[in-house]
Order: sequence, then C-alpha cells, then structure tokens
Amino acid sequence: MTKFCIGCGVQLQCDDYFEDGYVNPDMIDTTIMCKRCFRLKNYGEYRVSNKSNSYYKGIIKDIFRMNELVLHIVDIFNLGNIEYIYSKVFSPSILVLSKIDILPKSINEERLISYFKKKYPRYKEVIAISSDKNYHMDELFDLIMKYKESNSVYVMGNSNSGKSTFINKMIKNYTDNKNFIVTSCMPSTTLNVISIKINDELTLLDTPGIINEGDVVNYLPEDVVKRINIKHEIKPRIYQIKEKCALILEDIGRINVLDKSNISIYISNNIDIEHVNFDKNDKYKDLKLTKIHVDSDEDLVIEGLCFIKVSDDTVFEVYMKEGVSVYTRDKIINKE
Ligand SMILES: Nc1nc2c(ncn2[C@@H]2O[C@H](COP(=O)(O)OP(=O)(O)OP(=O)(O)O)[C@@H](O)[C@H]2O)c(=O)[nH]1
Ligand SMILES: [Mg+2]
Repeated sequence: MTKFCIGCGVQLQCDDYFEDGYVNPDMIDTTIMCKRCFRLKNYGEYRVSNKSNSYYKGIIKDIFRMNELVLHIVDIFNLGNIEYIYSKVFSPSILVLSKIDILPKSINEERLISYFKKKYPRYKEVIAISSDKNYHMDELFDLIMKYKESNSVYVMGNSNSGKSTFINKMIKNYTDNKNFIVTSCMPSTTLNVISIKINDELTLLDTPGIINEGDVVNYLPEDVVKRINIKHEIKPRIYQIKEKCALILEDIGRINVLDKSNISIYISNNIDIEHVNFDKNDKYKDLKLTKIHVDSDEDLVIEGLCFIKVSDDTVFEVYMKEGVSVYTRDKIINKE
C-alpha cells in the first residue's frame, strides 16, 4: 500500500536510503513518518532534500489552474519573490503576512497592510498573523470561510515562510488531531502536498515552498542559518553614521556605509555587528561587491538576512556571497 509521510508529505519507501521518504524496512508497515522528518523533529538534524526548485514549481503549477482559494503566506521579514506566486494565481487569494511577532511592536500594522493592498490589488484581503503568538488566527479562519470556493484551500508561498507552522496552529485551534506537520528553519521541509482536514467544510492543503534563489540561507552553513532565523521581536540596531565606516556581520559579509546617515538595521538579534573604521577589505575580497544607492524613502534589502532603513540618501558597498540578492524596495515601515 502506498503511504505518505505525515511530516513532509513524501511517499514512504524502504529501497533507497539516500532518497527522500526512506524508512527502515522493518518499520515500513507501522511508521507514518520518514527517517528525515523523524530525525529533524526529534533531534533537530537536518538533511538536504534531493528535490529541486523546478520539482516544487511543478507541483504547485497544477494548483494555479484550479479555481480554489489560495492563502499566499509571505514572511514579513523575508518577502522574497512575492511576485512569482502573485503573477500566477488568478483564483481568489488572500495575502497572509506571517511572523508579525518578529517586527517591533511599535510598527503601525494598518500602514503595513495598506502598503501591500496598494501594491498587490488582486488579493481579496491582506492580513498579518503570528502563528507563534496565535495572533489573528480566528480572523483569518473567518476570511477563509468567507472566500473559499469549495472545501479545499491551498496554502502556498516561499520555503520557510511559515506555511506548515500556520496549518499546525489551525490543527491545534480547531481540531482534536495530534498529528502535526514537521517544521524547521531550514529550507525545503515540506516536500509534497499534505492534506489536513480541519472540519467537514474545510481541508487545508500544505504545499512545498518555492526556493528563493537569492536568499542568503542557500549560501550559508547550517549553524549560521539557524542563527539568522528570527524567533523573537527584532531590536533594530541603530547607527548614526558621521563618516565613511564599515559594519562587519561576523563571517557572513560586510557593509560599507559611504554617506552620513542614520541607519536602522533589522536583523536577527543573534548576529553580531562590529562597527569599524573604513579600511581595506582584504578579508572579504572573495565576496561579491554590490554598490548600491538607497533613497531615503527606500529600504536596502539583503535577502533573508536583513533590511536597512536610512534617514538620508545613502550609498552602500555590500560584500556578500555570490548569488545573494541585494536590492532596494519602497520602505515597508514608514513611521513607527
Ligand atoms: N517568530 C515566528 N516564527 C515563525 C512563525 N511561523 C513560522 N515560524 C518559523 O519559521 C520557520 C519556517 O516555518 P515552516 O512552517 O517550516 O515554513 P514552511 O513555509 O512550511 O517551509 P517549507 O516547508 O520549507 O516550505 C520555522 O523556524 C518556524 O518556527 C511565527 O508566527 N513567528
Ligand atoms: Mg512546510
């Protein structure tokens, strides 16, 4: 009988140890979870999946053709390639800004919501949630019941955006089920569509996340990825830059600030930043340099790592691993 892992959705098999879905042959009849999920859930041990981004895109491609409600889950800290799904979903969809608990409490949520509503007008609704803090879960449940086309509602978004954590919270809040989907801060935890019945009128379908190729997590070792993952409210690091200087982000990279400006860096509280005089960059010469001008109404974004607000137009030199996206966007936090 074909069985699927309750942790990641992949088909269970006992033939190939190195393939996803592997379980020991003597357990294939009794277990409901693959070895990869078991080790991740119980020991925090992560194993890279052998599936590619085009495989994940292939899975969700068919969903775009269905006329079902889509919840597009976007990590508020890591917007990534939000346009990818936005440009493909034409069925009713709700933009769910997840992990709102990690932004400072002083942030004006209404302004944040109207920023996204204006920029992405095809979403029926935009809502900010925190699955960790159980914030706006009932409100989102009501929106789902209002807009759903049938019993099936698809949950889509980038890898690590918090899709499975959100579904687990729905399971906890609205069902007696004790089987939860496996979640982690490492990329590609969910590998296949997982169907979760919430009640007789609602089944949520978790989907594998899209890998954002410019995300810094693709280029850093596991221990650093775990530390850049933001678990608690960010305390922005604020610097009054009076003359050219450099900010050293441990071994991850370096940011030279070339103009006078007040800058606020939104980054994991676990990453040390050293503020040093501007000097030669010998240590970082193997990293790629991006020289970038940031207007005072823009943020500088280093994908998956941080974003920086500036008080005045400022030029930065950013040294990061080749492949990491460094770009500007309209400021998402205006007045706090
Ligand atoms: N602070 C905070 N962290 C969250 C929240 N929701 C999810 N996370 C964390 O975000 C990381 C990714 O969560 P997942 O639910 O595994 O993300 P996913 O979208 O299912 O990822 P894939 O399965 O790879 O597509 C985990 O470390 C979660 O603990 C939240 O509301 N607040
Ligand atoms: Mg998942």
